[in-house]
Amino acid sequence: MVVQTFTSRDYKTDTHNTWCAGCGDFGVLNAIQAGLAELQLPPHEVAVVSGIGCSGKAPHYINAYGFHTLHGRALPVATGVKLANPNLTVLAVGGDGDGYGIGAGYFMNSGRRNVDLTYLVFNNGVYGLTKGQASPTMPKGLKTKGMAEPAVQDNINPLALAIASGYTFVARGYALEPKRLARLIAQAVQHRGTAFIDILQTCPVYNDLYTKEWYAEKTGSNGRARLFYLDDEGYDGRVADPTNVDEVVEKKVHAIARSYEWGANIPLGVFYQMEVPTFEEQLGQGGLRRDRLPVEENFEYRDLTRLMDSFR
Ligand SMILES: Cc1ncc(C[n+]2csc(CCOP(=O)(O)OP(=O)(O)O)c2C)c(N)n1
Repeated sequence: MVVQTFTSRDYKTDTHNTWCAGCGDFGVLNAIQAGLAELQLPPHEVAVVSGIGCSGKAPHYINAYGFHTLHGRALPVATGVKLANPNLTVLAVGGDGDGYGIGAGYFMNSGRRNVDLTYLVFNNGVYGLTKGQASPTMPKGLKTKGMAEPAVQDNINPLALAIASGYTFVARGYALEPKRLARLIAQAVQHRGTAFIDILQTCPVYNDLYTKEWYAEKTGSNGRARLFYLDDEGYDGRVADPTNVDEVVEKKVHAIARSYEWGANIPLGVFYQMEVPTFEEQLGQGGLRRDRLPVEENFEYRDLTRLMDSFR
């Protein structure tokens, strides 16, 4: 019999939760906790780093190390945490405004390194915390009840951007199917390298377009639901041989094409995955010079104080 040491409850905190009733963030939070329990990761070996936004409050509600950083800065801080202590399982979390708006430069450049961490974006199409302005994933011309005017700019495609930027695990999940989302998060955490999941998340207060009811509609082919899972139809986005450039390009192009499916049929699951050495492994193998990195050997707190003092 397998003894389960940790259950979802072990990753919960007593901190008062300020999310609105019915917020999709609860689904993502439950899925993170269930995913960590599935992997039986001791809470003290996990760090959750967030940016600013409603979703940025997630670390307060997860029993693990947590760092609520600045708007758009979850990824660089998570990178620092992982490089300083590679034994930690590091999750970066935040909203679509945080990651694809102000944090867009970090989003792209984090794909180029392949540090072993997982980035979860709570994508609700709006800036929830600041009362519902259009985020970079809100399509042009659409207007939610929280917006004064329809969106004037085109939306970005986060999955296509992630694949083009070099992320080695790229997936889409749905907040209100926590069981499947938990499995997807566990897969992402187990992936060696930078894993990214764009999580479709409902915001019942400001987004009356992408609602629970809208996602549940039977608009798909053969009367199936709008949301469906790629692996249920036999899709496999894994690259078998990362040294085969033709295969890598073909898999990327195919995954990007599938990421543009939207509307009546919205695919979920893993779009693209490739196993290549992580940034940390390359450091270990001498592929990168440690002395060129800002992370110094034997770095101590007093060095940080000295560094801070030099800016006063
Ligand atoms: C530098 C900076 N600019 C702007 C803000 C104001 N601000 C706080 S949260 C936020 C956007 C939140 O939206 P999103 O990241 O999508 O997260 P959500 O609240 O929807 O979870 C903004 C613009 C800020 N805190 N810091």
